[in-house]
Amino acid sequence: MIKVWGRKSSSNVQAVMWCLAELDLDCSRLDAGLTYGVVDTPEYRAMNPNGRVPTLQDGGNTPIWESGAILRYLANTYGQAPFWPSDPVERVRVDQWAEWAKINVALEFTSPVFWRVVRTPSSRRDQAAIDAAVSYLTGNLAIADEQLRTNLFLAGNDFTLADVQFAHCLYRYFDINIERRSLPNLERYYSLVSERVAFQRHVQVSYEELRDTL
Ligand SMILES: N[C@@H](CCC(=O)N[C@@H](CS)C(=O)NCC(=O)O)C(=O)O
Repeated sequence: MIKVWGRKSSSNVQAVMWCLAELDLDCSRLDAGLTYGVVDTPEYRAMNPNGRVPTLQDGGNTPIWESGAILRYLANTYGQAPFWPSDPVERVRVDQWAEWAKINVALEFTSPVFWRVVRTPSSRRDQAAIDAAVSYLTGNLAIADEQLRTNLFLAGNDFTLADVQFAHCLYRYFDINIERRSLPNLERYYSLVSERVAFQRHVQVSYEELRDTL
């Protein structure tokens, strides 16, 4: 049995849960992080010294952390082409976009934009910083938009691990109260990904428990 520690409002937990569901893997998720606690206990720190979520344990294996590494573990262990090709040349075509999405979208969206817009109380909101962060993020999203002009999904015409690493941020990106530049291919892609039941179940979920928590 696969166990995942992490609250369902965590975007990194969402990516892992979405990936598990796409791979048709059963798991049990235990709430942890923020108001759910757990992450500061010695038992949790022994599994994950960062005190962050997610942590995943597959059967009796050593628990693992860092969502990007967890996604690759799941894909390596349980995935197949085209989701995660076995040929290294094919695989890196997917992996380069997964890595790109983590660094250029997930990290440039989560704390620079989402935390400032949703987690920071309005009395302390810094609109100039939000505008600058959205502008920088939009430059990166425009790269995805261009890639999606000729491809249905981020790494080509098939749904892959790169889409999990990329699109798990898009529900919040399109839902929060910010000015968005028109990126028609990205919008078409988001509609396509939104048809996936696993995405609806694990990513399109309320983030209200995070409001004004900073
Ligand atoms: N680089 C790590 C980041 C982990 C992380 O910062 N997780 C956040 C939630 S998205 C967290 O643990 N926040 C504190 C908490 O929930 O207690 C990963 O990708 O797994």
